[in-house]
This record gives sequence, C-alpha cells and structure tokens, in this order.
Amino acid sequence: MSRLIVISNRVQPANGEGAGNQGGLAVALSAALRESNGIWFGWSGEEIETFTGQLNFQRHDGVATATVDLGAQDIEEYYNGFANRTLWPLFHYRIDVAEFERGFAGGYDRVNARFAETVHPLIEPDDLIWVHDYHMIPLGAELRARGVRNRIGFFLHIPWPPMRLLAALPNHRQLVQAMLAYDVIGFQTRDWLDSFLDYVRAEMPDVRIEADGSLFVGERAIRVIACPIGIDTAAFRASAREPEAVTAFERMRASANGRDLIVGVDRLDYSKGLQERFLGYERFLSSRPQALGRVFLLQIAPPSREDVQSYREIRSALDGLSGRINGEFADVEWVPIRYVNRGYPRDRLAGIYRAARVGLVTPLRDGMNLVAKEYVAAQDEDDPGVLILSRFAGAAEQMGEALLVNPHSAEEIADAISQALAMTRAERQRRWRALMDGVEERDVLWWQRCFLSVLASGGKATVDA
Ligand code: GDG
Repeated sequence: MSRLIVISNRVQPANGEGAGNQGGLAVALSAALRESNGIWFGWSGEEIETFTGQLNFQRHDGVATATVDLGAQDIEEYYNGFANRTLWPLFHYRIDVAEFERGFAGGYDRVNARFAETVHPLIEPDDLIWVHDYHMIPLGAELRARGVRNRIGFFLHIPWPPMRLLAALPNHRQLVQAMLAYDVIGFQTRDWLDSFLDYVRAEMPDVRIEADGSLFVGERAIRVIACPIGIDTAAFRASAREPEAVTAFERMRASANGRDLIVGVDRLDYSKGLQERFLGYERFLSSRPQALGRVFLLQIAPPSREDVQSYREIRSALDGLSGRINGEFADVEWVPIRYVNRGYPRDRLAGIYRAARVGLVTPLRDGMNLVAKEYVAAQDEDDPGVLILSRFAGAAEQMGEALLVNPHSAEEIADAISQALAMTRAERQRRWRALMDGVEERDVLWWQRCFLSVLASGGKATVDA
C-alpha cells in the first residue's frame, strides 16, 4: 500500500476518540492516513509577518501533520481574496458577489507555489498525493513543475460552474489548464463533472475526451469521476444516542411544548439560501393562519468568514429579516423563528435534528451538503422527520425521496413545509428508509475508497460510482 499525502487548506485530523464529535471528512482522511502512515499537509491557520516555509510537524493519534504559517498579505490575497471572494462566489453561481482583483489571483498563485515548494521535500517516489478543494487548484501543476511524477489526485468539494459563468474569471483557461496536471479529478456530482467537460470540450481543443470520461493530453490520461462525499454514518447514528444528544432531544421537545420543530443548520453563508428560506417560511405562516403558534423554525447559523464583507452583509440582512418576521407574527407566548448565531457540539446537534419534524436544507447552490445526510442519519426509525431539500444541492442527485424544492420559490418552500407536517407516519417511514439506505451505503469511507481506488490503480473505480 502506498503512503498517502493529503494536502488541503486547513489540517484538521480527527482525534480517534468519540468520532461523532468530529467532521466526517476529518475522520475518513485520518483513517486513510493512519493506515498508510501518511502525512496531512496544509496551512496552520496561523498568521505571521512574512512567510518562512518553516514546517511544523505534529502527530495527532497516529496521524502525522505538517503545517506552515502564512504571512498577512498571503492570507488576505490567497484565502480571504481569491479563494473566498473570487472562486467561492463564482463557483456558487454568484457572479454578482464575486470580486476580481489581479492582486488576489497573484496571491493565490504565489501561495500555491509556496505550498508546493514546502511540501516537495516530504514526497517520496511511491506516495499517492490527494489535493483538496478550490484553494489548491494549481498545486498539482506546481508540484509537476518541481519534477514530481507521483500520481496526484484532486477533489473539488464545491460545485463546478457552467462554462459561461467560468468565462467571467480573468485567466480562466490558466486555472483549467492547471487542473490537467492531475491524474484523477473528482467532483461531487455528475452535474458538476458535466460542466467541467463542457468547458474542456469548448475551450481546450488539444484535450481528447473518451466515451468513458477519460481525458487525454497527448498520451497522458486523466480520469474524471463523480464521487459524492458522505458522512460517517455509523458514528453519527451512534452520537445521536449519546447522553448529550438524548438530553438535547428531551430539552428541545420540552421547550417545543407540543409545537412542531423545523430545523435548519448552516454555516452563515450566502450560498445556503437563508434569506430565501426565511421568506419561504414567512409565506407558509402568512398563507396558513391555522399554523400560527403550532410550529417554529430553529435556525442554527454559526458565523463564518467574517473578514469578508459579503458575509457581514448577509448576517445583518438575516438579523433584519428574522426580526421583521418575528415582529409580524409573534405573540407573547410564541416566536416563529429562533435564530441563533453560534455553533453547537455535534452530539447536541444530533439530538436537535432528531427532535425536528422537518429538516429544512435549502441552499441556492451547494457542492453536496452534509447537513441533509446528518439529518436523515439522526432520525428515529419508527417516527422519522421529513427532509426538505433544495434541488440545487449536490445531495439532491442521491436523495430523491426527500421533498425536493426550488429554494428561490417561497411558495414551493411553503407548500413543502405543509406537505411535510401533514405527511402520514407510513409515508415518512418509507421515504426515510430509502434515504437512510443511501446514506448508509455511501458513507464517507465509501467516498474515500471510491476516490483512492481510482487514484491508486489509474483505472476505473473499483467501487461503483
Ligand atoms: C463544503 C461544501 C460539501 C454546521 N453548524 C454546526 C456544525 N456544522 C457542520 C454540519 C456539517 C458541516 O458543518 C457543514 O457541511 P456542509 O456540507 O453542509 O457545508 P460546507 O461547510 O459548505 O462544506 C459542501 C462539504 O464541503 C463536504 O464536501 O458537502 O457542499 O460547501 O457537518 O453538521 N457542526 C457543529 N456545530 C454547529 O453548530 N458541531
């Protein structure tokens, strides 16, 4: 078995105990790294005055990590700039929010070159290298430029935009050209993969596309695959039974006082469609007066990327909107929206999911969306809740038994809430079982094997993707 080198913007190994308190991604990557005695490389999250390239080695429960600190200007241009103000909005179809600055693009290329320079000495000839996400697109090409001949794979966690949107990015060809340095490119869904192939077909005449989805640049083959990420389902299900989760469940049910709970859990991000969700819920309340006082929406939205202006704006817009809706409908004993800007421990979250009759997951665009899968995994099989899911989340490709909605339509959201609350237990059970089978079968370990089997073999996925 080859040693694995994982490269991602942030390095967050799972600590091995209580896996339910860790992100599934960290759990899956840590397991693969532990097994192969690999290394996880990336940014420490620390800021220093200027970049030195000094590596910091640590070991977290059998997982070796190597991190570097970044300079203030690097963080501003590469992370807050090109990654989060250019690529993130553009790849989520939000060209209106995207900012295009040469300084950001320059910083992005510079930091990727620095990462390559720093990780290069750690790479041994037989290592498999797995690069993650939009922060790191040019890293493979930077490694190739330094003579690295290993197999290198790239997985994109977010959507790949349609070619006409991507064309808004100055130097878009350069970015896609850099992708061709990888041996395997993985997307969350068939949809994102197709958008990528559309671009290659239209803009890169030197690349040959075979019927099985392989690309050829001269004699060199690049495998392009759709490999949807999952959650650590067994651990998540177990965490929903932990005392913390049971207590959270009981307290939530007590505080609901017989009312139906609708839950949303999202990083505070404009891609998650929180304003549209609130408006859909408002439409539900205004069109079904009999529901007033009988339901409430709990929206958990821990702030993220607060250094970026558009994130501060969405936060203040949501404060205003939730206030307005509560002001309009609340009475002395009931508020329709409980909106909280903080994170909760995973076990408590699992208990809250289980207490909710409806999981409302309505991103305007999302690579996958793990909350949808966590909500399903946390349900009680005798009396499960109903998942309402945006058609524009990658997860919708696999979760057709959810109530699928167009998140831009307040009416569709309102109708789906009504339908979910009125659904018979038998139908809830049937839909939940079908969803749960998928969440169990394609968990995060399945995803990791799906990708690594192609990377290791150079051929087709040995698991059915
Ligand atoms: C990117 C892509 C893709 C949220 N609030 C709390 C909390 N969370 C956890 C959730 C879930 C995770 O954060 C969010 O994952 P998502 O998949 O929903 O979204 P992104 O953060 O945007 O992730 C996405 C993912 O990468 C993986 O490839 O699915 O499409 O955008 O696990 O539970 N966790 C805790 N407290 C909170 O308050 N403990």
